[in-house]
Amino acid sequence: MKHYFNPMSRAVTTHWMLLELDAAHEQVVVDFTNGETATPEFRAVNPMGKVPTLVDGDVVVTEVAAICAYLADKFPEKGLAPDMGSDERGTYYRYMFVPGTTLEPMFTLKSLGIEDYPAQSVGFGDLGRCLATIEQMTPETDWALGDKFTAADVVFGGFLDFAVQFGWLEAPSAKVAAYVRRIKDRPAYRQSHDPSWH
Ligand SMILES: N[C@@H](CCC(=O)N[C@@H](CS)C(=O)NCC(=O)O)C(=O)O
Repeated sequence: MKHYFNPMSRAVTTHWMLLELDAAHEQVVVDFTNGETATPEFRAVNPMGKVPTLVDGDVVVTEVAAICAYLADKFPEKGLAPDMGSDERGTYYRYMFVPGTTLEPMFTLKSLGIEDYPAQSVGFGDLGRCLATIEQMTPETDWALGDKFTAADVVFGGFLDFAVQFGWLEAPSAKVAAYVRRIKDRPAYRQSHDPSWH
């Protein structure tokens, strides 16, 4: 598998996922500060010109959550996704989809200073609803699905980690801060986020 990556990007999350799975991969560093996401070669792989991008044989997977979901299913023996068709799978999907689909667009507008939008029409409602969602979804102890760490924690926990780091989440509650600390304590997280790694 080829993992198109940049150490200063969301691709650290998919790299972390690859390390959680101990999955063999070729790391292809794409320097977006140098136009490398705009080359015809890269755009032919991913027209969005974004990292992370995962290429597995003929399959191209883009988007952090899609890549994490794909990898969790590709290595079922690692137990990073609940069984297909189980009740837990519904909860799992919620954790996988909410960050990129709903929370991130809201924080993007917030960081651009855009506050005037119709809460009933936009997919994320408003800041208050997003913060309440984060608070409700953040586990009190352990992980998103209970005592078993899954890809849901890579996606949701990884997103909260970014949100705290970038000041999107200005005043994380004690529960959110503790969950992010648990995330950061994982060996694979530490390895993938270690600046001396590169
Ligand atoms: N929705 C995408 C976002 C990926 C993204 O925005 N990547 C940024 C770096 S964090 C990027 O590749 N920027 C380079 C560019 O747009 O040229 C995902 O979840 O993977």
